This record gives sequence, C-alpha cells and structure tokens, in this order.
Amino acid sequence: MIRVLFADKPENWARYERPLTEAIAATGVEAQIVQPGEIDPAQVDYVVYSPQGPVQDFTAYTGAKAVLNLWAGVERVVGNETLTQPLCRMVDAGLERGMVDYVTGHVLRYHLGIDATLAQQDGVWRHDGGVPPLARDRSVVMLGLGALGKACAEALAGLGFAVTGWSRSPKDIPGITCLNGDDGLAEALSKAEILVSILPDTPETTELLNADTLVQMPKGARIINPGRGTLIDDDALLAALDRGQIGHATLDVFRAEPLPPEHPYWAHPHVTVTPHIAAESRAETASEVIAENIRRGEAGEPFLYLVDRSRGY
Ligand code: NDP
Ligand code: OXD
Repeated sequence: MIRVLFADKPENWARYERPLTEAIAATGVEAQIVQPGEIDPAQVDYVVYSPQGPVQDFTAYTGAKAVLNLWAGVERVVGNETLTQPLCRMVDAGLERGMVDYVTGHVLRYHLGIDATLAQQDGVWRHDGGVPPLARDRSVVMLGLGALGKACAEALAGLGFAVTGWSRSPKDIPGITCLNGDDGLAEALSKAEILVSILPDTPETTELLNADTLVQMPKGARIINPGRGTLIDDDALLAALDRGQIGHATLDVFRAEPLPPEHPYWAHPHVTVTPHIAAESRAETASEVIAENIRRGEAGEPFLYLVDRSRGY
C-alpha cells in the first residue's frame, strides 16, 4: 500500500476525492490518499502538488518518489531548493480544451471586430465599415508551441487562420508555419496581427514583449496573453496601447494576482482583463494523468511530463 499526499488547497479535495481515488484504483495500484498532517511526511510516496497548496517545503518528504503538479505552469516550484524528487507538470485534456476555447473565442472576437459591433447598437447602419476579412487573410501568431500552444495553433488553423508559431526548438506541424530563434521571433512579430502568448515563465521569456519587440508588430496589433504575466513589460505595453501601436490586449495572467484594483489595466479602454480563467486542470482528466504517473513510478517506468529544471519548464 502506497501513500499519496493530496496537497492542493483543502477546498479542492471535494472535487478530486472521487476521480482521484477511482483513477488510482483503476491502475491496480493500492493507495491510501492522505491530507497534510495526517501521516509522517517521510511515509509519503507521491505528493500531488499545487502552488496554492500547503506544502511548499519538501525537506521532510524523504521517501517521496515524485512531486506531481496539478498545474501546467511550474515557475513557483521549479527553483525550490528543498525539492530533490522528480517534478512532473500537468498536461491534461481538460486544460487543453479550456485553453483552446478561450484562445479561439478571443481570436474570433478580434477577427470579427465584435467589441466594436457591441458598442455600435445605436440605430446607425454602418455598412461602409466593410466586412471582416476571411480568416485565411488574418495572420495569427502563437508564441509557444507546447501542449497548449500547439493545440490552440491547430484549432485556429482548422478555422482557416494563417497561423505562425514560435518555439525554442524547431518544429514541423502540418498547417502551421513554425519558427524558432531570434530571427524567427522577429519574423513572427512582424506579421502578428493577432499575437497569442502561451509561453511558460522562465528567465528567457521574462519581458519578451517589451518596448523593442512591441514596436516590431504591425500597428494596431492585438495581444492575447494566457501564458504568464511576466512575459510582458507592463509599462511598455501600456505605452504601446496609449499610442495605438497595440490596438487592444486581452490579459488573463499578471505579475500580481489578483490584479490590484488600482492597476491601470482595469480602467484602460483597450484592455480586457480576465481573472486567470483561461484554462484550469479538470479533476476528472487531471486525476487520470496523476494516476498514470503513480502507476509508472510503481512499475519503474519513466514519468510523463517530467520538468527539465535547468530549462525551467
Ligand atoms: P509546454 O511546456 O508544453 O510548452 C511550452 C512552449 O513554450 C514550448 O513550445 C516551448 O518550446 C516554448 N518555449 C519555452 N521557452 C521558450 C523560449 N525561451 N523561447 C521560445 N519558446 C519557448 O507548456 P504548456 O503548453 O503546457 O503551458 C504553457 C504555459 O501556459 C504554462 O507554463 C503556464 O504558464 C500557462 N498556463 C496558463 C493557464 C491559464 O489559465 N492562464 C493554464 C495553464 C497553463 P519547445 O517546444 O521548443 O520546448
Ligand atoms: C496552470 C494554470 O499553470 O492554471 O495550470 O495557470
């Protein structure tokens, strides 16, 4: 019998209790799921972790075989010096589907000019405003082609958009123009009518969107950022929005969350703030991923979605 510590926020246990118990049982591994404080930490075999949970010091978990993150992002744990165990991140079908819905929804909103339409219900028939271009004539750029970025890029290409993606390593994804490296970034930015950023928070991605890079985008470009708040130099973005270099930004993630009420983003006429709701791990599907990694750990097989701690994601 192994011991699995559920170390997410206590209020999330109600959502995970049944799916996690059933998913682990379905693997054939006999496990007791415990809450923090219930047993000696040294007896824990796996820590189901969340950056919002009560366990952030792993020193006492001397017998743990892995720390299994319920989140895709690992920036709050990857540099944790008490962590000596393998760290796995979440790649979950529910999380992916949620991100695809969020990104395609906001890209279509920009593409079709839905905000302007909603603001113009005033009895004036503005047919001279023109019809939106076809999706194939709209260039959308995806920064990050990982589990989430690739799924979103493919969904947008499936809707007919001209999609370019940018990642650290070279990729070959049918229907997507794939770029990498500094030259690739410059090329991607230059054609980004709508730019979506689903990059992880690492030292290399910090303030990737800054005064120098924002100015490389087409005038009036739109930005959607459900990656991490650190990807953007906020002052540079606000300045670019004020002078019309960037036409609008939809931001889901911020350096400080909750975004403080006095932050200029809230009141800016060309910013939409969403409260880190682009996507969330879903208990049913995320439990299957956790259970599969526990099965692998017990069978001596390699873990899925191992984080490369030197890369930071
Ligand atoms: P992955 O690790 O699967 O993908 C990350 C992508 O970013 C990869 O394509 C990687 O390139 C690329 N990348 C990383 N560093 C660089 C760099 N320096 N230059 C260029 N490309 C880079 O992550 P996911 O797709 O699963 O998740 C991405 C992020 O989305 C998470 O880290 C998290 O921050 C955020 N997120 C936000 C949510 C929300 O609700 N707002 C929900 C879930 C996640 P390569 O392929 O070459 O390795
Ligand atoms: C995640 C997130 O990383 O919700 O999973 O942002």
